[in-house]
Amino acid sequence: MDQRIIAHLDMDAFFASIEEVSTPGFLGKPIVVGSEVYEGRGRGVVSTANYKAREYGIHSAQPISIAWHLSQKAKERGKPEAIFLPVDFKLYERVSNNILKIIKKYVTIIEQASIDEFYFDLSFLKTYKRAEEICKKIKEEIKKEEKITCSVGVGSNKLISKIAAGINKPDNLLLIKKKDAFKFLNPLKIQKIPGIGPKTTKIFNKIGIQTIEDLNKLSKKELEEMLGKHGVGIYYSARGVDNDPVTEYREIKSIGEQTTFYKNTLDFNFIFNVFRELSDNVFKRFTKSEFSKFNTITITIRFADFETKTSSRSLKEGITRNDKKRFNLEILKLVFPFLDKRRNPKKKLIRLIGVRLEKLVH
Ligand code: TTP
Ligand code: MG
Repeated sequence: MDQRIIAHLDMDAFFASIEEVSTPGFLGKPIVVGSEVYEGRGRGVVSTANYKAREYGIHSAQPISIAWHLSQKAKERGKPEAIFLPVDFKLYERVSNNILKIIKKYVTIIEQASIDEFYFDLSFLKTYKRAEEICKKIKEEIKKEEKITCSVGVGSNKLISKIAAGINKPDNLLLIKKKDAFKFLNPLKIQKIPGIGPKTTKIFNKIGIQTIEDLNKLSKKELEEMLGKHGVGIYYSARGVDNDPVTEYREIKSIGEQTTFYKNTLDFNFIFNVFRELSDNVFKRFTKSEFSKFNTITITIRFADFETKTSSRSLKEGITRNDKKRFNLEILKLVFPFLDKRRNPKKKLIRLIGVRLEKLVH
């Protein structure tokens, strides 16, 4: 078989970059997209920050209150305060679709892996040189049309291309030929391997394993004993082995949204209103999707002490676009028990709620 040439494209600071170029006066400013900041008293998290704001130590998943304090500290040092913005999902989805359209002009097999990540198969080009040219064109066109940058990695499989795209962000293009894969992987930190998260990293660090080269000293059997099936996967990943094809069909498993309250509460009215807003949003996304029906509704409740519960309702006949009323009713049925003794006997306050539609049917 001819060698595969696979590219991975990941937008740089996606939500924040879009905001930066969408509003006059924002260009070059530190920007944070996430939940409400309330002058540092907000309780949600940062979705993402542009690279200017990252210089202040602000990053994805960080509590928004900490991001605000970091920005205030920067201000004390004479730097510009960060601009905090809410998430405008619709806008980002629109840009994401435009990016997909641009890639489609050059490539036929594309797999959208998330709102800002795409794999595409360039094997048909035969050489890395030609692959590089096409990737440059795609990068330029995205820059021209959307005014934002991305990073692209190219390698002999999805694993290598994804890792390569993440090196030297932003606005990077890195090609790793198959013969150079080991040299490329060995010095990297083990966390660069998709699937090695903070927990697994800790386990390895404890026994003195920091880099992929260190990891390669463990046998398949040793890794399997340590981590089971996951360990075997890591054994192959660390050697740059990945046969996963680029598949165009991305399986959407659910449509959901969640929100953290400004203040912990058990105020029925307030909670119902927020649930109504969330369900409206989620239902609207469903009506615009390619799905005609869903069979399961799941709600998430996180209490003030962070205990998190989910509750689901499966409906045999399913809910279609015309069943909005029934959908709202079903949500209420799910929510009620959390407001009284049935599922909340200690009357704990609630800090976060979420709504998710599952078992989507085409
Ligand atoms: P990422 O590609 O992980 O991050 P990014 O594009 O902001 O930055 P980078 O340059 O490092 O790629 O995620 C894409 C988008 O997904 C991001 O812009 C916002 C959203 N997101 C969250 O909402 N929460 C998160 O914790 C992360 C990691 C991302
Ligand atoms: Mg990104």
